Amino acid sequence: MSLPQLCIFDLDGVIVDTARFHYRAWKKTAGRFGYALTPAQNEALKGVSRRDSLACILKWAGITLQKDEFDTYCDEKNEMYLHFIKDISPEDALDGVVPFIRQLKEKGVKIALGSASKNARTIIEKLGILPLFDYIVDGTMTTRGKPHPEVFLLSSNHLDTPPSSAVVFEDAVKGLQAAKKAGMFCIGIGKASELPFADIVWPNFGDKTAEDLARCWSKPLTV
Ligand code: B16
Ligand code: MG
Repeated sequence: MSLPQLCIFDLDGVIVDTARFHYRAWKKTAGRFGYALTPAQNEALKGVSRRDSLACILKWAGITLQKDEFDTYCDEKNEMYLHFIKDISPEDALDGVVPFIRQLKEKGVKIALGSASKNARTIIEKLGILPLFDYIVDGTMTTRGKPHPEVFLLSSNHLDTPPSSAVVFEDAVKGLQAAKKAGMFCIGIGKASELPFADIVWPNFGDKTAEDLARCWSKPLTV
């Protein structure tokens, strides 16, 4: 069986469904300056850093803020988000993803996290899966957000693995673009019609196995 040397997992939308909490917090934040954020707009914010997300919302709303106000809105949004995620527990991991990661790890594949979230490590700890990761890259470590490839290249560099031997699992268009720019094979998690740039798309992890990955990884396809 030919498996990649490294698998990099996005967090929000791949390991756990925290997008709904980001949405609730951004919706409340935008409401404070009289703007109604839509679910479609939230979709476009997936994988986008906190500050870039607020910059997008302000652009949509046609509002300019002073730097201190901008920082305050970011901090308030994060406080709400932290409140919403406070009860996350191992049962909140998305269906099939943890058994899938365990299988890969048992077969010697290195496991990394590639998330834009500054709260990623906290969430991984709450899910009880920190020991599964050989390296964690989160929003505190990157200078350029997705679609820049930095978030994924940091892992392949740190774990001394060429990008061509790495596979990225991503649910966001910007994350898939980042993976392709990094020169990595990428598997979109979600609906194929919404995930351009993915080499292949899985609707979810369900009962996916290391063998399933070996099959599609050795036979790259563009969807
Ligand atoms: P934070 P991912 C991303 O996580 C989310 O998709 C995005 O909605 C969020 O704005 C970003 O993290 C930053 O999160 O405010 O917690 O630092 O999908 O890259 O795991
Ligand atoms: Mg995501």
